[in-house]
Amino acid sequence: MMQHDGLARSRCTAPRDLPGTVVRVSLMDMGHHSMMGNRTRMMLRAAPATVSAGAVSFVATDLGSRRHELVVLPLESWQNFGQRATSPGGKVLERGALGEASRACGAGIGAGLRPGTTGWVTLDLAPGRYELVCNKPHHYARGMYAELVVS
Ligand SMILES: [Cu+2]
Repeated sequence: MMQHDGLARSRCTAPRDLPGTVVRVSLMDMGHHSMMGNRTRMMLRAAPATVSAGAVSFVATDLGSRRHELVVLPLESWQNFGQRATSPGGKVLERGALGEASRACGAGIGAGLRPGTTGWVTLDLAPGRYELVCNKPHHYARGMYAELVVS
């Protein structure tokens, strides 16, 4: 079998024995690489979208062509997902964040997932609504958010 060295090096998978319910998160971008970058559409998809309270392991994979990350934020009862204000730098406030998966091929916080890599984090979540976001500059406004309901 032929193997592409660059790809082989960047690939990694999460441990098989992560605790609790596993939520798989896909981080995607597509379209145009212009200097402005405004035409790039980005998405964050999570499955399942509803889990039971307790240990939840997030496995985030960067399926796009740039660095992404997963940050887990609480949603207040009055808040809808996708409607946070962004700073001039294109980021949302991470106040109250419960954790993140932003280490390529590892657990927890890092410099961001690289294309083709996976990161993971296990959190203990109480019942409620949460928002999964990518907080790389301007990614939230381009669509990188999803709701997670913990029942
Ligand atoms: Cu992103």
